[in-house]
Amino acid sequence: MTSIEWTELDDEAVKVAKALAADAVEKVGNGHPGTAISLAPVAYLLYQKHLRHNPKDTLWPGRDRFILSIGHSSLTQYIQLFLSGTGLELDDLKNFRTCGSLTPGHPEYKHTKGVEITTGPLGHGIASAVGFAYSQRYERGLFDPDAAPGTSPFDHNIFVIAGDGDLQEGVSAEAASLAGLQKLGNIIVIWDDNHISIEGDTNIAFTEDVLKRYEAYDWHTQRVDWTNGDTKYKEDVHALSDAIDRAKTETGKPSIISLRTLIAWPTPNKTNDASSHGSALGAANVAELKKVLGFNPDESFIVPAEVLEHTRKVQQKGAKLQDEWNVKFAKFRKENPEGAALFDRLYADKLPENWESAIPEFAAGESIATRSSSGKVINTLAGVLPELWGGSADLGDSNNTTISGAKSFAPEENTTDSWKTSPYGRVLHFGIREHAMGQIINGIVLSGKTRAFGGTFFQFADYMRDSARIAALQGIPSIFVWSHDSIAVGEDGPTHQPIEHLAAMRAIPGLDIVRPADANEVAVAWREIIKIKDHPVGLILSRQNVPTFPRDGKYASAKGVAKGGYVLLDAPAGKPDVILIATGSEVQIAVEARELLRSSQINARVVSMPSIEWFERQSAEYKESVLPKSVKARVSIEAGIALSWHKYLTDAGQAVSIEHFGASGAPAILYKEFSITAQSAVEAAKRSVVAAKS
Ligand SMILES: Cc1ncc(C[n+]2csc(CCOP(=O)(O)OP(=O)(O)O)c2C)c(N)n1
Ligand SMILES: [Mg+2]
Repeated sequence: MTSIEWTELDDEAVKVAKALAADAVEKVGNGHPGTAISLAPVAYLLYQKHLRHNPKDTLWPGRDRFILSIGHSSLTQYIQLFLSGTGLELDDLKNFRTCGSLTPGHPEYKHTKGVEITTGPLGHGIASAVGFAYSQRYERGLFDPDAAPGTSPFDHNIFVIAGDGDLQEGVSAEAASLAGLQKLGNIIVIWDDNHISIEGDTNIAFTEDVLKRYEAYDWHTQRVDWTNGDTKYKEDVHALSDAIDRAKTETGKPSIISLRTLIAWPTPNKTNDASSHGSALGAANVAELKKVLGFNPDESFIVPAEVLEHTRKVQQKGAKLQDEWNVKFAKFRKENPEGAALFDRLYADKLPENWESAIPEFAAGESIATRSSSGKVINTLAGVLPELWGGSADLGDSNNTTISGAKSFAPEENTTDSWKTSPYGRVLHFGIREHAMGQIINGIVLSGKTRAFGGTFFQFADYMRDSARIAALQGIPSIFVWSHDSIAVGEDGPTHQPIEHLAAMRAIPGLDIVRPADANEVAVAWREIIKIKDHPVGLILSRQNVPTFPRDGKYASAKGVAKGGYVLLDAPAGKPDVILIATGSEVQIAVEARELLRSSQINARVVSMPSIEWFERQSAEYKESVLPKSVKARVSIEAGIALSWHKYLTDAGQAVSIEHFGASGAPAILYKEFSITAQSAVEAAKRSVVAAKS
C-alpha cells in the first residue's frame, strides 16, 4: 500500500545525512552521533514525504508540527532543516555545538528557524506534543468549530520522534494518559526502540511492554522492526511510511509506532554500541562509515549537488501545500467572518479593544483570599478573552481556576455529574499530573496563540519546576497559578506548606513570580500577566482571606503592582526611618507594624513588592524613589526563607522570615509560633534602625 515515491536519490540523501551527522560531531569533537545516524532515514521520510510544511515559511499556521523529543539527537533535525532549506546551511552544520551557532547542542526554540520547541530534558517533547494537540483542537473550536473532521484549515498533525529515555520519564506517561482520554488522533509518535541508552542495553532498567502500556492508555500502537528479529538489518522506509499512513488514518486515537532500530547503523565498530550515543565516533570509524555508505573516506561534509537539488524540491511541494491551504483558508474566511476576525486578532498578537475595562475593582474592607479574587478576575477576563482557558491538577475549586459556566475540554463521553464536557471545552482537567500540566500548558502556548493557565498548590509547584524552567528558557507566556502559598495552609502541615518555594522559583531566570497582597493587586497582576507575551509567570495566591486595602489616597493605587514594587503607605511624617518590604498576605503585617512603630516615633514606609522581577525592570530613578539608598534601615516580611531579600536589606536590614519547615496547626497559631507577626516586624525595625546608625 506504500504511498510514497522513493528513488535512488532519496537513498543517497539518507546516506548524506548519516555522513553529515558523523562529520558534524567529529569536527567539534563531542555530541551525539549514533542516534542521528540511525534515525536519518526516519527524519528524512518525515521531512520529505509526510510532514506538511513549507521550508520557506516555517510559521505557516496550517503546517504540521514536528517535535524532536530526543533533543540530544539535534542533528536528526538540523540536517533535515538544511536539506529542506529552512535557512540552515552547511556552514551551520560545520559549526555544530559551537558558541553563537544556529546549531546548538539541543534544539532551541526562537533560535533556529523550523524548531518548534526546545528539547533536551527527556520526556518533555512528547508531553508538550499533547499540549500542541490541545491547542490545535481548542483553536479549531474558536475559529472553525463546525468544519467536518479533516476539512478545516486548522486541522494538522503533530509528529514526534521519541527515544527510550522519553518513554521512561514519568511526564510522558502522565501526558500519554491524558492524550488517550482526549482521543488526540493527530499525534503520531515514532519511538526509536533501539534498546540503548547511556548506560548501554536498556534491559538493565526498561523492560516492560511499552506498547501494551500505550494500548492501555488507549493509543493506537504499531511495531516496525528494521532489525528483522536480529537477522538482516534493513531500513525499510516503506514499512515505516505505511505505518505512518495508518497512524494518520486513525483519527480517534493518538498513535505510537515502535521502530526497532540499531543505534549508529551501519557504522563499523559502533553499530548497536552505546558509546555512539554521546561521543564522537573517532576518525577511523567515521572513515569506515563513509566507505560503507559509498563515499570517499577522505572527504568531509559531502553534499553532492544533485542530492541537495533533490531534497530542496520539498520547497516547491511545501509552497503548493500552502497555496492549497490558502484557498481553503480564504473559503473559511468568507464563510466564518467572526472566526476569521478572531484569528486575525490572535495571530496579530492583539488584545480586544477595552478588554481591561472588564477587570473588576474590589471594595475596600472586604476580606477575601487572593485565590478567590483571582478566580473572580479570571472569570471576568474569560468574558472578553476567548483565548483564555485553563484549569487545574484536580484542585480547581481550591485554586479558583475554573471558568464557570464553561464546558470542560474533553470528549462528550467523559461528562460527569460535576463537569459537562465538549471537545472544544475551556476548562482543563489534568488530574493529579502537575508535571504534565506544566508541559501541556507550554505546548499549548508554543503551538498557537491562545493563553492557557494551570493551577495547583504552590508546594506542588516542585513537581512542575522543570516545566516552569523550560517555559522561561523558551520565552513563552505560560501562566502558572499557585495557591496555598504559605504556612497559612495550616493543619495539613509541613508537607503542604511552601517555605523555600518563593525563593526557589524566583531563582529561575525569566520566570516572573507575582504574589499580590490584596484583591486589587490581584486584578492589576492579571492585567499585566495577560499583556506579557514572551515569558512565563507564576501567580502566587493565598489560601486565607486578606483585607482589601482602602485605595483612598493614603494607600496608593494598586496600579503600582505593574511596577513590581511600590510605596503602598508612606511614612506618616517626612523621610522614613525604616522601610518595611512585604509581599502577599504579609503586607497587612507590615501595615500593622507601621502603625505600631508610629507610637515609638519611628517613621516607617510600607513597600508592597508583589514581583521582584517586575521591580527590577524599572528605572534606577523609580527604584530609588521606592527604596532610597539613604534609608538603610529595612525589614523584609515574607512567610518563607529570606533568601530573596538580602539585596534589598543591605547590611543594616533585618528579615522576618521562616528558615525551617512548617508544622501542622491553626494558621494564626503558626504565624505567632514562627514569629511572622507585626510585633516581630516592629522589633526587627528597631534593630535595623539602630544598626543603620552604627
Ligand atoms: C530528564 C533527563 N534526564 C537525563 C538526561 C541525560 N540523557 C541524555 S540522553 C540520555 C539517554 C537517552 O536514551 P535514549 O532516549 O534511548 O536515546 P538514545 O541513546 O537511544 O539516543 C540521557 C540519560 C536528559 N537529557 N534528560
Ligand atoms: Mg535508546
